[in-house]
Amino acid sequence: MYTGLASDGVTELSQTCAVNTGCLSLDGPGFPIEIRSSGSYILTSNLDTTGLGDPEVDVISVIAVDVTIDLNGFQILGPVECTGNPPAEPRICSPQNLIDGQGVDSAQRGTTVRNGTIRGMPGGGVQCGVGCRVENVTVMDTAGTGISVETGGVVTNCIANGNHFSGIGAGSGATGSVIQGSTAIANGTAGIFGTRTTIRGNTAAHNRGEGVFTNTGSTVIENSITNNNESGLRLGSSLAINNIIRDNTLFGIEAVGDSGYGGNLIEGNAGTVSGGAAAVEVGQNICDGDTTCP
Ligand SMILES: [Ca+2]
Repeated sequence: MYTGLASDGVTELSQTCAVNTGCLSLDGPGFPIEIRSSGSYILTSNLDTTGLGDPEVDVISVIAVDVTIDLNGFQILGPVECTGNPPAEPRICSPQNLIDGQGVDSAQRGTTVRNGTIRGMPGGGVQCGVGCRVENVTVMDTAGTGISVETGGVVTNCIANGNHFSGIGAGSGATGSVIQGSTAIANGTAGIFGTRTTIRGNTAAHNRGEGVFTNTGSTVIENSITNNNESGLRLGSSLAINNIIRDNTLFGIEAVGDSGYGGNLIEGNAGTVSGGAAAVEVGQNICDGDTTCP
């Protein structure tokens, strides 16, 4: 068990130091907590910006490479509240359309964030740079995207629920990311998005946009994609293997650019597969009980 000793090489972060004195060398009083040295950090309380003035302030700002932040089961909390239940209703958050205000914001390489909950942030939950890991983190009710990673990012065992934009994404400039074993549910746009990203073993359900939205060069494998308000899976020159795609409002698979699909169970969507010659079967699929797809 962690005993709270700085001498064991882990540095504590708390609401008290964040507000009153600053938690670290060169970190002044007030949010954000600015991390300017590589190393391991751990929360010993919730971090809450509600009622502290500027809603666009980040809670933790990482300004060094190779920083690991253990949320230690605590919450990062901001002032945003959201209403509306996707897929039938849009997800409206207030305040909305602010630019900043992330739970953890890092443009540096090698950031890791794990083991806690981030809720109500105006910007989003976690936004991090090249080679970022996000593990066992729940992000809900943010006015942005729940978790955003850059090139080489790995998102594992996370939950993104009820965010205004997407749940989990590797942005359009990102390549070679992995999103795995995670859940994106009832977010305001696509549940999960990626470019040249491996999207494996996730659940994307009840989102207002697509369940999974890919740009060029992604692999979408063994996901459950159900009850989303647009197509279940939008494939932009990508590969879809062994997914269950059910009960989405538009197509099961919407191919945009040359894509392959095989081993998918595509049932109960408004349409099975769109894209014409762009959608190539690379293995047997089942479309509404028929082995002929679309
Ligand atoms: Ca500070």
